[in-house]
Amino acid sequence: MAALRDLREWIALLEREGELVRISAEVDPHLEITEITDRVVKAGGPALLFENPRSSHPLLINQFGTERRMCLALGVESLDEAGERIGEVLEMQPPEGLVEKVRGLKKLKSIADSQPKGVRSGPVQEVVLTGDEVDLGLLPVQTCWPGDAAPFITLPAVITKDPRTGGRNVGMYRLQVLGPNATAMHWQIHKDGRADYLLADGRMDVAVALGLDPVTAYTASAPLPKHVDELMLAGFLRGEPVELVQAKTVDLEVPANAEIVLEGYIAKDELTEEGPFGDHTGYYTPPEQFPVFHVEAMTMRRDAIYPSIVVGKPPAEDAWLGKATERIFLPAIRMSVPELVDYDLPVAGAFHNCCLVSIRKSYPGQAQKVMHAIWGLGLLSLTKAVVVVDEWVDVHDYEEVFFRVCANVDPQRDILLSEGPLDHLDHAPTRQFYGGKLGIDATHKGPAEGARPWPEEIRMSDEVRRLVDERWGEYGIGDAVVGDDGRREALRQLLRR
Ligand SMILES: Cc1cc2nc3c(=O)[nH]c(=O)nc-3n(C[C@H](O)[C@H](O)[C@H](O)COP(=O)(O)O)c2cc1C
Ligand SMILES: [Mn+2]
Repeated sequence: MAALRDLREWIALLEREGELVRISAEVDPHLEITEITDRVVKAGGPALLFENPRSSHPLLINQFGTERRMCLALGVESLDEAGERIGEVLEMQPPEGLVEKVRGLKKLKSIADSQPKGVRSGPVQEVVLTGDEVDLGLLPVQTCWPGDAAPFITLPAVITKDPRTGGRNVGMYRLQVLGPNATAMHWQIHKDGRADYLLADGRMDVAVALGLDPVTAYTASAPLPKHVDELMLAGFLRGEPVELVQAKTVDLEVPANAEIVLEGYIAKDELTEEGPFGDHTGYYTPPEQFPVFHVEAMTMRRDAIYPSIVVGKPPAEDAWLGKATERIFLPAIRMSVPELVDYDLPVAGAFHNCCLVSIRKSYPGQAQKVMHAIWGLGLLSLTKAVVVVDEWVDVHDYEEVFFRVCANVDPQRDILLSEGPLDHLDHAPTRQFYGGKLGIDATHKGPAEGARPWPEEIRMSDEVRRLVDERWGEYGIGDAVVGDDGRREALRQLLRR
């Protein structure tokens, strides 16, 4: 399947798949759209295209709100498939034999094709507004929650350059609208855009792309190492390069097929109060100082569509963006933590609060080694609690993990309290950015770890299971409760009491 070229092809695909509803009734981007969207997201409902959000520009929301749509966005059957394609490249071995060599060349070509491609012109520059014409009020920017300080642009791709290397970064950092031609720039303390800003002196060019093909939009939220261009990942996942056009007023290239681009600058040390904002932690983040983004040009398609997302108490639409990252980055994490079998970042843990890991354990203290590895890996380093289980435990089955934690942990021996950097938005630690970390080792323990002989798990013999399978009809119990799934459902009912 050819890559989705832009937001329009994506909307057309969603419509063909019965995954989009158009709303022609006039709705208010001030709170009303949030309440509508929140109900639809929580019900696993469709993407919504508000055609009349008190603006001449329609507003698209909930494009990423279900697993199916996230897979459609990435052009995969399962989120793991996207990760596996990256894993294949990461784990490439020198090919042997002709078939392997041809396969290897294909993989190399897929990397070569990932590099963004410059083009002369693009639909995003059909309309160019500069000077007094710039007006963010033209866009249906949402005020998401009652306590929000102002309207916030919530689904942007913020493009900057590293002043030393010229390397590009694309990050999803929300923008609080401060007036017709200014916003706040909420890049948090650990993020690449902020690192570029700290290295810049004086004025720094910034461009913000809105309304992208869904892969490129997703990659703005991907936690890549600083020197890796998010548009490379977009090109790799799309199987086609992202097309870029020279911005009109700043020294940056911008996605040619975007709906809207904001061009402008950030002056070093010009800060403003940002927030409060109803955040993905489920709480309002309090006001804090962030840089001001001056918008000097607004370019767009003639009938540009404005993209938005509402975050809040999880689960919200961003859950599937996070799950995509969890799956896509698994092979890369395994490159440096090879004993890691799988991991899960529970949505309720807002992704940075909790990480469940299963490992193939072959020596004492390995669970603690993995905890420290997680606390040393990219943005995973912000993880507050790490739970480690054995390779046979399904980390996506929270009841199973809970069972292992309760059964296998001696709190005196298996709890590791550490400290380190915490997520910018975490309100729990006494000091912002820095505080305690919790590691729970719920793996089986050997004598070298101070444990008595570890007991065997209970399991019926295969022979008797087969016998009961065969004879089940004879018992006259009916077929409501058969096999493992049935047992689990019974357990669920028990737990709900
Ligand atoms: C919907 C959504 C909104 C986000 N808003 C912000 C934000 O306002 N500030 C921020 O620093 N990160 C935000 N993030 C997370 C970053 O996009 C993510 O950490 C990404 O890795 C940043 O890019 P970078 O690694 O190049 O800095 C958001 C993520 C999503 C999915
Ligand atoms: Mn980055």
